[in-house]
Amino acid sequence: MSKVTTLNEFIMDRQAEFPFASGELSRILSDIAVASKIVSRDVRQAGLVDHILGAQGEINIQGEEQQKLDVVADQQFIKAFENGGEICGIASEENDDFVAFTSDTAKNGKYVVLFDPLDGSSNIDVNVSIGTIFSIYRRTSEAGTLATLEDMLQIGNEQIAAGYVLYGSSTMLVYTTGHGVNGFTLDPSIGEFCLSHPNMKMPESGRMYAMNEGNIDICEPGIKKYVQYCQSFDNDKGAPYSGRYIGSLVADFHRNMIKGGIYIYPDTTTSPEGKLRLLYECNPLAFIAEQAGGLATTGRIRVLDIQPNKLHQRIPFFCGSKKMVEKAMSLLD
Ligand code: P6P
Repeated sequence: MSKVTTLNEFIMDRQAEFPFASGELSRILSDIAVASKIVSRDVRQAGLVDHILGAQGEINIQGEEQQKLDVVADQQFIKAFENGGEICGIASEENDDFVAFTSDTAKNGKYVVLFDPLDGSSNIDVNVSIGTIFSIYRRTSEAGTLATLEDMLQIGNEQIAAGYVLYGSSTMLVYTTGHGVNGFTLDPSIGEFCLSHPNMKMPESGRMYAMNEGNIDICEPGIKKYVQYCQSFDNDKGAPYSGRYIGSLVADFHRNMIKGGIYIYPDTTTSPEGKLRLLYECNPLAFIAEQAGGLATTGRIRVLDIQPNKLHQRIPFFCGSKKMVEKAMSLLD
C-alpha cells in the first residue's frame, strides 16, 4: 500500500520552496485546513442541525440572502486567521469591509487573506456541492501596524498562495503557492487531508462548458456565438460539447481541473461588471488555473493583471482549459 502523505507532511516537505516564510505560510495553510474540517463537519450536518440550514435573515454586501452556514463558515475562518498569529487582516465576501486584527501578535502578522467562506451557499438546502475559496498575500503595510485597505487591493500576480476547498462527494483542499497545484482529500477516518491529486494539470481542451444559458440574450453576441460553437458539429471535437452548470463555481471549476472545460460568467445587462468577485473568487482560481496550465481572463484581459480598485469588485470571468478560453475570446467583438 503506497504511503499516505498528509497535508502537513507535504507542506513541511515543501517548506524549502519558501525560504522567506520560515514556517509562516505553512501555519496559515494548516489553519485553513483545520477551519475547513470544521466547516466540512457543519456542511455534512446541514440537514440535521437547525442552526445550519436555511437563511440567516440578513442580506449581505453582495445583495444576496445570507445562509446560516455562510455566517458559521465566515466566523470559523476569521477565528482561525485571527488566532493563527500570521495574519494581520482579512477580507471576506460576507463582510462589508475588511477586518484589521488588533492584537499585538496579529498586528505583526506578515500576511492577509481574502476569502469567500462558502461559495454557492444557495445550494446548501438542496444538498449540492459548495466551496471555500482563499487568496493569500504578503502585507504591503508596515509590520506592527493595523492592516490597511491597500493590503487587500493587491494585483492578482502578487498572490503568494491560493486555494479552494470543495465540500462535495468528498471534501478536497486544492492549493498552489506558485510551484504547481496539489489536491488533498479529507480522510474522515483519521481527520487528515491526504495527498490524492499530486501536480494537477488542467487538460488543454475539453468537452464541457459551464454557463448559465438563461443569460444568453442579455450578454454580448460573441457569447452566443461561442455557445453555438460548443453545441455544433463544426467544433474542434466534431460533435456537440456537454453543458454542465452546477451553479457552484468551485464545483464547476474543479470538474474543469480534472476533465477539462470552460466556465463563463460574462457581464450582462443586469450585471454590467459581471457577477463574480475579483479578489476572493476570480484571482485565486485564476492563479490555480494558470499554475495548472489553464487560462483565466475577463474575455479580454488576464485576470491576474487587474489592479483592484474596490473590495467587492466584480469582473466577467472566463476560466478553464487554455484552448477553450482562447476560442471563446476569439469570438468576442
Ligand atoms: P447564477 C454562487 O452564487 C456563484 O457565485 C457561483 O458559485 C455560481 O457559479 C454563480 O454564482 C451562479 O450564479 O446567476 O447562475 O445563479
